[in-house]
Amino acid sequence: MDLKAKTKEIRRLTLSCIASIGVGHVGGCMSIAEVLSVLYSKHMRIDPTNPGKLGRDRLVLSKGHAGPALYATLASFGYFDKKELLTLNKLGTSLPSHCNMQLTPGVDMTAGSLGQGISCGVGLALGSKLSKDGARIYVIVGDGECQEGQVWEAAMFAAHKKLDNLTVFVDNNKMQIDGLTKYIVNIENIADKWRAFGFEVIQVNGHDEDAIDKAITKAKTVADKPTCIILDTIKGHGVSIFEKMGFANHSCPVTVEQLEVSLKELED
Ligand SMILES: Cc1ncc(C[n+]2csc(CCOP(=O)(O)OP(=O)(O)O)c2C)c(N)n1
Ligand SMILES: [Mg+2]
Repeated sequence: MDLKAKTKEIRRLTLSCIASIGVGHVGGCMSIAEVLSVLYSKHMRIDPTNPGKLGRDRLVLSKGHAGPALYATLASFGYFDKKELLTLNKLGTSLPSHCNMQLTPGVDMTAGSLGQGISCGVGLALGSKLSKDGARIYVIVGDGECQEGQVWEAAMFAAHKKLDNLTVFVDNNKMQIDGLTKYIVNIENIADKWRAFGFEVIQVNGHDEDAIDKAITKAKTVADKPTCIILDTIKGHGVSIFEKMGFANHSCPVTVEQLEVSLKELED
């Protein structure tokens, strides 16, 4: 399956997953479909038949409220049956709305309290360096999440430890729960900030799979410092009903009718 088809599949499965419970974080799930598609198709050294394999690459979805997008990706890559996606957040499910590494095969870190996932990712990267297992650690943070002080504490430590096996993606969708990031606490210039904290910084269109692929490939060649890839994205991208809502798509209902229309839009 080519990358664009994989991205569409991830969006279809994500929306079906959220629609199964009728409400969820549509916007922030849709904005990371491309990066998940590229990471799992081309870069993660993993084995879906052995999710806990030692020395594997790890993904920490620090913006853990986007769990359904990661679940859709994991199902699409064979970690579990796609039918399980329809159990989201229901009693007894292995798929809670926010990521839980103890419940879901393939989820490498529990997350949901914004700011904390990146610290866990930095710890994983340091652990990998110490054990020399050759793993690469990928972390996805939200732009609103970058308002958390803990993000910068983790960033400073990662650069200090020269963690060149760490790649942090910022999902720069310019929106958070209550509105536009620039009106809540402006994070710009976000590229300069990460650079000042000692990261190699690459900024790309977060809906362009080839650009993301090239950026990750470049990150693997950077020595002695971590890389931050800023993904310029649109919250709700790919599903116009939800994209049009603006920041109201952060967490919103998904009706059967909206699902039907969106699945048509996402057909190959
Ligand atoms: C520490 C903490 N504070 C508040 C929340 C509630 N919350 C969940 S998502 C969100 C907005 C996050 O915005 P952003 O990081 O930009 O995520 P995205 O736009 O990708 O959905 C907030 C405030 C939380 N999960 N954790
Ligand atoms: Mg955001």
